[in-house]
Amino acid sequence: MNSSLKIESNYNTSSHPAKKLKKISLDVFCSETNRIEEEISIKNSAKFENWKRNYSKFPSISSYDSINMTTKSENTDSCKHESLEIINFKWRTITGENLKLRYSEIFSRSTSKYILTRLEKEVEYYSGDLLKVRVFGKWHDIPRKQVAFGDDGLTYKFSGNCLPSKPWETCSIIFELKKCVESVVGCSFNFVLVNRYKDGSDHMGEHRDDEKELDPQAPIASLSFGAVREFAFRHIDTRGKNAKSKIPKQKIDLYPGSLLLMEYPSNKFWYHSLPARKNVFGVRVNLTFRKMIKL
Ligand SMILES: O=C(O)CCC(=O)C(=O)O
Repeated sequence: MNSSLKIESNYNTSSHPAKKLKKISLDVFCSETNRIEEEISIKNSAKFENWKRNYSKFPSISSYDSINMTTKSENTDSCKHESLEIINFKWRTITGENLKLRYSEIFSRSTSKYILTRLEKEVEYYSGDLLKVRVFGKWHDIPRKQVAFGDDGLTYKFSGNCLPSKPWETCSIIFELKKCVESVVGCSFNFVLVNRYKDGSDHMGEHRDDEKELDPQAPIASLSFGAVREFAFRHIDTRGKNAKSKIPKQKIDLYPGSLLLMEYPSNKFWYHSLPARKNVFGVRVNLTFRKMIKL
């Protein structure tokens, strides 16, 4: 597996009539063969037509030999970078009773800042009933914003709600990050849940990602940007008054640009949460890439 990969700009903008446009080509794949296979599968899908329509507003891009994405080259923070470069990294492994985690910072701080700026600009979150959960028969607003992207027809069911997924091609930064994460992890994901925490008062309660639609053997890849937040794990046997065991909790600070892999069977035995923190003032966006099975 190559741990130093790039989504790089390979378009000769000087010969392009619209010189202010730069093309980002998704050449993040480990080998040329992989890249070609991916291009073919995307070209063959109906989604590719949608994709073309979406980007046809940019002039003179007539040939779609690869997945071309354009960004305006303005003097804004979000446009200074032309690549989502994955740095050389080493996994830190965290293990316990049926707990298997891998953690690493895969983007530099400056790339992470650029990605957060783009996420803030490009991602449109759900509102209304899609941001509610049912607890003991009562509906409550969730303490954060949420949206999901995924393959056709995939939904995420949790706490009485059913979150539909938007198509990947409706948000370039999400699709670019999916490619980065897949190249690092070495497997494909068909769904991502995006959570936005405006500050430390937004949080996520204790739960297991053990829904029946999730492929239990596939890792969940959790990518974080923005404020550093503590992520906590608690073993199933240590919960409640009649806890059977005293297995210690595990906590890990999730830094911007970090990727946390929750591997099988962690989610069967461990609950996780993102507790509220009064002393955190910044925005945080987290993306959990998942593999769902169509039931
Ligand atoms: O924001 C986080 O790091 C937590 C996300 C999470 O637990 C989930 O999506 O299931």
